[in-house]
Amino acid sequence: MSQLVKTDTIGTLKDVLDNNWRNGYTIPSARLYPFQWNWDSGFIALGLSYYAPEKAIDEIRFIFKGQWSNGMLPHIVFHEQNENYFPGPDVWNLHSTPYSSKTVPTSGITQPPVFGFIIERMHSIISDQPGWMEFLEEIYPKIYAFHKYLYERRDPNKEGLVYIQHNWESGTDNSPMWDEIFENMDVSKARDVSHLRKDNKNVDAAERPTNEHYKRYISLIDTFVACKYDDEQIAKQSPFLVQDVLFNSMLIKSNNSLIFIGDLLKKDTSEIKQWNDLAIKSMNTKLWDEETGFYYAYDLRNNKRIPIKVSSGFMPLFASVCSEHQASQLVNHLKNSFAENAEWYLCPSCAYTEASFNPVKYWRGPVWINVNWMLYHGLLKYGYNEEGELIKQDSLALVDNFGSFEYFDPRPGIEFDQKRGIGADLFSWTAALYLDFKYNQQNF
Ligand code: 9WN
Repeated sequence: MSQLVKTDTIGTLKDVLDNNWRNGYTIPSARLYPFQWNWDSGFIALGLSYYAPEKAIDEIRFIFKGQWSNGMLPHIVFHEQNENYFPGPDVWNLHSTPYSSKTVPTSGITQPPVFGFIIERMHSIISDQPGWMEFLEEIYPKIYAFHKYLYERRDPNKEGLVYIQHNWESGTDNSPMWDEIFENMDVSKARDVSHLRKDNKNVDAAERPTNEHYKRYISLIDTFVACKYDDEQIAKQSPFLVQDVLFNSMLIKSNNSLIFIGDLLKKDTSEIKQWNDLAIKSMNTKLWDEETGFYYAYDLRNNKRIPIKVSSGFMPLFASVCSEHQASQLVNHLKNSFAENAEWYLCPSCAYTEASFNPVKYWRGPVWINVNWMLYHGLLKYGYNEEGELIKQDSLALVDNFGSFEYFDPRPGIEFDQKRGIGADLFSWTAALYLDFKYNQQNF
């Protein structure tokens, strides 16, 4: 692995964040994503906290402008018009629901719930910022409302595991986990949207999902609109209902942080503790497979596990829900199933042992810095300092050598002047989390 540092990385990364700043919020990347995205804005706010705390607070206020009256926090907020992304606001047809934000147009689905733990981490950095406690008072009930929505509307069997309705809610959007559901989906009446796509024209199409998959993504949205975004109807009609490991791990981690913040604000947090008691139990029974020693998503529509090894399976470490035994099984997989040898960069988003592994395609193999950041903290929590340090050093080396890309080819033998950085360039959360890796040694 080359450790050559091409530029003043920190200065360059602050430029990435500053250039992506749009009067109150940050876009993930001008090339591919010209609006404000939900979990991106959490990671970005954390990075901004180190040098622009007022912007960090604005970033969070702006994403919550899009929150629906039922508590749902949309995955995209369209603060301004821009023709360079599909699907834009019109596809979501929000006139069909009474819940949508009256302030700003949004999408109609959510993303992994990061704001609890992001706010806790920000608290450790900028709690002396004027107005910080007032900000906590303002944001706490909004995050709580989002979690309450998830447990009340997305957990029909009351198992403590919420389901996602769309692959775009997983954050790991093109994961091979969704392939079988998409293969079996009836798309005889679905519309072809290939000509509307912008993403595969703005970066190499080989790094992005197929047109067949996009047809299914939009067909799901059309189902939500037909159901008027009523979750009960969606649960009855939609082919995509999945209890995802990463999503539920983030929720548990954020619940813990809400308890921490709630205690500071002298709130009653007993309901959140109950959510977590059940969630942790179910995570370790329904989503854990003792035979292979790994966590897998569960397809609630077809009542079966999705036995594909992807990096989301490590996220229970970050949520601190594993036993020592489970943690050691996971570390075993990290070393043996995810990288072919020690020359590879960790952590590929899909195990190289899976037939669907693809080192350059979005969420099917490349390394993502946000997953690495969560994995790093999870490993340290369980005493795997050496492995955690490796993840951190690989993350820093990838950005130092190749730039602030959306994702990176994990295989060895690619020099710094060749193409290892893939997807969008000048990507915000990569820049933001590099800053956290560098500036904050505290494990959490
Ligand atoms: C759909 C913005 C988002 C990330 C997701 C990532 C990608 C969008 C897309 O970009 O998804 O939401 O158009 O592919 O998969 O995790 O939040 O960076």
